Amino acid sequence: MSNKEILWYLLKKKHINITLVNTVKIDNTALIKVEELSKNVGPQSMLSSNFDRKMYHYGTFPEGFSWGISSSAYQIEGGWNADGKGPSIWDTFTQTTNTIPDNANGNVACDSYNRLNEDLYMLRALRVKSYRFSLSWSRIFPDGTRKSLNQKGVDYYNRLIDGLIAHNIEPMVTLYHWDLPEALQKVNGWESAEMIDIFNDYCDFCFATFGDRVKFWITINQPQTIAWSGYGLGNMPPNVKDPGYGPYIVAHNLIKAHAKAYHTYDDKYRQSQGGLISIALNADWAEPKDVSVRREVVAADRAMQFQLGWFAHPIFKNGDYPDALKWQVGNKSEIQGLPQSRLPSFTEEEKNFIKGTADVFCVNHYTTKIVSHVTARLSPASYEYDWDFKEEEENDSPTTAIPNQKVVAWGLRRLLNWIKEEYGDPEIYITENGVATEAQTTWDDSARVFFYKAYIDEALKAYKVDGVTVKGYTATSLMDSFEWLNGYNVGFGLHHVDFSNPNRSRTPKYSAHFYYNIIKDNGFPLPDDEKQSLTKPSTTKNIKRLQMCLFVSRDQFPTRYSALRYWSQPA
Ligand code: GBH
Repeated sequence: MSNKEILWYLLKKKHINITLVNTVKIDNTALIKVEELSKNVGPQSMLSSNFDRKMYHYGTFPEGFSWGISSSAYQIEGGWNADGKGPSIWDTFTQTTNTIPDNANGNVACDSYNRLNEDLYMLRALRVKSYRFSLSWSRIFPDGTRKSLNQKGVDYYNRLIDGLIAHNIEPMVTLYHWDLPEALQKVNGWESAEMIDIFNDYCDFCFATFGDRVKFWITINQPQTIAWSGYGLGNMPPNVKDPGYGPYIVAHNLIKAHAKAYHTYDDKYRQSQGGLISIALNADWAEPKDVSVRREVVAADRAMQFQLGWFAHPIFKNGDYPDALKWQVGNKSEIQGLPQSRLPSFTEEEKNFIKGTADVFCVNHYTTKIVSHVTARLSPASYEYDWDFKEEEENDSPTTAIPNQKVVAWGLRRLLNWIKEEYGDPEIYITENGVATEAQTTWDDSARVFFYKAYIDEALKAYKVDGVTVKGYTATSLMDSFEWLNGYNVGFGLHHVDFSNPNRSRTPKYSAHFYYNIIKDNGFPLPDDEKQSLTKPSTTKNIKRLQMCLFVSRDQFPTRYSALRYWSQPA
């Protein structure tokens, strides 16, 4: 069959999970079940010619689609010790390390703690339906616990939430986006199971305090990053370098902490408040280096399981880790002569407690990696050697200001399909998606316009052509901000922030105007001149080469919005 014929077959069958499995022999030692294999050799991989995946699809998202934009507390707020805020591990780290470019820190950042109105103005001008931001735990509880309550911190978030509601913007609140109260590091942070109850009490307070207005809660942002960068590699705070054990112990505690907070919401607040609660998981797409070689396909599936499945499998499937992790870490541990697996296990009771603890699927996505099998070293013990795969960059894609994050838009469509197949067609919210440009880029960020055009179109294809239940999309980020280990060297913002100006003046970039238009149109409706030439619109006719329609005219920008350029300039 040609790719075209396969496409038609799939469309007719409404994206059934047809597979190449019959042609693949599984030997006894293979760790992967036949069904698992089928997912990665799914329809999109069969359509992987360069031509097909660069097709452009016209169409719109469902009514009520949640168009949003994101930030996080440490990245934008500043006010690091204002009005009684306690320090977080990111304050401590950035003030003592010299590994971040220019020794940058979030002491002032975008000064959002003092510039709430400017932030609200940008959000209103963009006409987003939702704003994803995070709460600084140590602004609310300076020592991490309720007894240290800082009312001024609570007041700040009340003003923000009220400001959003007043303009019909739904607050999407992340309870924990990496900035652990420093005081809790003294009890060993997430290495300690004590954190489960401590986190739960913090969440409980937030549900009680803000839940009358907040209807979308995200417990933890990117637990995989916390576990691996924070406690494995140790390049992020709390800088624990324990690659063989740390990530697994920490992930175990994070999963239980998430589950406990979910149940607290479910038991105490859901009925009266009627919101939903989930967790934001990061997932790159892992494309097999060669789809006709079984072990590369298996390796790519393993890559998905080690990053995403590590958390999603327990929460969305059966309360337990994916087989790929249990086998890999178990076998490696055994060969390493350890008495038990470095991957902890859940009791039956814990599995039941964890299973099903998310109302929707929230995924943060940035890039795609090409994955192939390797047999990794046994020593030292490490999460990254447990994988037995290696990652390469995709050759045929534009680079970005962060060297290993290429623009591979078609990976998003495959990821969304994979999530649909793997986790039983959940409602999916893309809770982060964005691209870095050099920090000095002010308004002319064509690379970002290209990125959003291409990625959002892939989300559209997943929704329209493949039937994936995509409910929302969140662009990252509202404005240039402190980008963690990259400091202020790169910007993800749809607004430029002048960090040399004490007013931290914000200027919309080209991408802000572009995103405004996507939101206004609810996607990419077929242009009028195209409509005429179509008697019966069909899927194939809606598909165009991507390059054909990249640019929107700057003339289309609403004047009111452009006025924002002059907002908060120095007096
Ligand atoms: C996002 O993570 C963050 O959630 C968001 O706050 C931030 O604005 C955005 O990145 C852009 O910086 O070098 O091996 O330690 C995106 C996923 C996971 C990508 C951690 C970089 C570092 C891996 N990130 N990863 S390592």
